[in-house]
Amino acid sequence: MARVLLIRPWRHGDAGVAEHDLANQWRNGPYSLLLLAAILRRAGHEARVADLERELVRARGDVAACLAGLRAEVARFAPHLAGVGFFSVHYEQAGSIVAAVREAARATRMPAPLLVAGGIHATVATESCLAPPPRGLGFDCACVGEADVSLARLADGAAPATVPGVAVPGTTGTTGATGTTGTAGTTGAAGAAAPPPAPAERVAHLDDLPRADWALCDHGFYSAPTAARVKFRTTRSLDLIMGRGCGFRCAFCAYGALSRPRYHSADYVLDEIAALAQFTTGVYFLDSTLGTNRRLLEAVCAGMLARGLHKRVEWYANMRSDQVDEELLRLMWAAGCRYLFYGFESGSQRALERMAKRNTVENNVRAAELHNRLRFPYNASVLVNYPGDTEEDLAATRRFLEAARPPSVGVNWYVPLPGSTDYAHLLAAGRIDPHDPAEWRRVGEVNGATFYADADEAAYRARVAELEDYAYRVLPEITNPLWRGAQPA
Ligand code: B12
Repeated sequence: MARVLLIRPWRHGDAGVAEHDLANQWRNGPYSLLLLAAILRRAGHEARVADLERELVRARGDVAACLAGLRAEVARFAPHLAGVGFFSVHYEQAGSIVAAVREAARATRMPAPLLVAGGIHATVATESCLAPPPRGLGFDCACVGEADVSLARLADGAAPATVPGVAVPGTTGTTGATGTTGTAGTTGAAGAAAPPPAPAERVAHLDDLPRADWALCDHGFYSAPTAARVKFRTTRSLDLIMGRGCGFRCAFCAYGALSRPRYHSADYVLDEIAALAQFTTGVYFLDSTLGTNRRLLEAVCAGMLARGLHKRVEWYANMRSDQVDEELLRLMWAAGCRYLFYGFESGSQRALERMAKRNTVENNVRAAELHNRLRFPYNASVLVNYPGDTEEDLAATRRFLEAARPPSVGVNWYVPLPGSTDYAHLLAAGRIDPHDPAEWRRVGEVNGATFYADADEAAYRARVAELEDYAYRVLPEITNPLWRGAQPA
C-alpha cells in the first residue's frame, strides 16, 4: 500500500487576490485527480488530493501561505508518491510545487516521494517536465497520456522506466498518446538519451473506471451558487464526462494529443448524475462537444426523463453547430439541459478553414437561429487574433454576431497551445521561444499579449476592442430583455 498525494496547481491569476467575487466566477473541480484518486484507492492505496486552486483562494491569494500548507500536508501524510496534474499554463506553479514537496521531505528527514508529472503538459512537452531546472521542472518521471493504468503501476512500486506511458529523464522525444511526435519541449535533457516510453495502457471500457470521488475535495467550493455559468441567473454545478477524446482536430486545440474518442454507457452517466445530485443541482459536461455520439446523448436524455432526474438536475454542455437540430434540442431541453456553449469561432468561412474546424458559417447561423426560435439559451464563443486573420475576417465575425444576436458571447484572444497543430507551426516559424519558462504561461493565458493576426496590429486591436464593447455592452442591452423571460423559474 502506497500513500499518494495528488496535487492541483493554483491559478496564476488568483495570486495576490485577497477578495474574490465567487458569486460571479466559474470554477471547475479537480475532476481528473478525483478520478485518479478513486482508481488508486480501489487498488488498495491511500490517496489524497491537495487542491491548491481552492487553497489559494482560501489563503486570500497568499502563495507563500498556500505552499506552506502544502509542505505541512507533505510532512503529515509522508507520501511515497506525489503527482502533479497540470496544463501548460500552470508550468511555473508546477515548478514551485516540486520544490516545496522536496523541501518538506528534506525538512522532515523522510525519503523524498517519487515526483510524477501528469496531464496534458506532461503529455505534449514531456522534456520540459523532466529536465533539471532551470531547463525543466526536475520531475522524477512523467505520465504521458492517460494515466489511469500507469499511475497505479507506479504506486504499486514498479520502476518508472519499466511502465508503459511513463517517461524518465533522458527521454529525447515525446510519443504523444495518439502516437504523434511531441510538438514542444526543450531538446535533450541531461544524461544519456533514452527512447520515448511505450504508449500508455488505456482502459478499454470507460465504465470500468470508478466514479470520481468528490468527497476528496471541497465540492461545496465548486458547486457554490454563481451567476457566471449560465447567464441571467444563479446556478450550481459539478462536473462529469460522457466520454474522452474528440473526433475533430481543430488546429488551435491540443485535446487530440491526449485521448482517443470513446464513451461511457448511458447507464453509467445516469448513475453518476444521480450520485452528483446528492451534492448539487446542476451538472456541467466537460466533453469538448456532446453531440458526436448522438445515440448516447439521446439515451441519456431518455434516461433523465425515465428516472425523473430532469426534475432534480439541470445540465450544461459544449456543442458543435453541425450536431444539432430542432428534434435534438427539444429533447435535450425536456431532459433538463439549460445551456449550450458553442465555439462558433468566426463569421469568416476562410478563417474556419484555416482553423480546420470542419464546419461552416452557415451551420453556425442555423444553430443560432434555431436556439433563438426555441428560446434555448446558449453562449457564442468567437476567436480573435487567429494566425492569418485579417480585419475583414474580424468584420465578418462582427456581422455574424449582429445578425445572430446570441444571449451571451465570449470573445477569446487566440493563444497557441502546446500539443496543437498551430503551436507546432508557430514554433517551427520561430514565433515561440520554448526555452523561456514564462513562455508556457504566456501561451496558455488569454491575456492579449502576443499578436498573431495578419493585420496592422494597432488597427486590429482597435477593432477587437470595438467588438468586445459590442459583445459585452451593446448586445446585452438588446438581448437581456428578450432572454430573461426564457429562463425556467
Ligand atoms: C474540462 C477542461 C477544462 C475545464 C476544467 C479543467 C479542470 N478540471 O482542471 C475548464 C473549463 C476550467 C478549463 C480551463 C482551461 N483550460 Co481546459 N480543458 C478541459 C478539457 C476539455 C477536458 C479535461 C478533462 O477533465 N478531461 C477528462 C479527464 C479524465 O482527462 P484528463 O484531465 O486529461 O486526465 C487524464 C490525463 O491527463 C492524466 N492526468 C491528469 N491529471 C493527472 C495528474 C497526475 C499526477 C497524473 C500522473 C496524470 C494525470 O490522467 C488522467 C486520466 O487518464 C481539456 C482537454 C483534455 N482532454 O485534456 C481542456 C484543456 C486541458 N484545457 C486547455 C486550456 C488551454 C485551458 C485554459 C488555460 C483555457 C484558458 N486559456 O483560459 C483554462 C485553464 C484554467 C486554469 N487556469 O486552471 C488545453 C490545455 C492545453 C495545454 N497544452 O495546456 C486543453 C487540452 C484543451 C485545448 N484547447 O487544447 N479546461
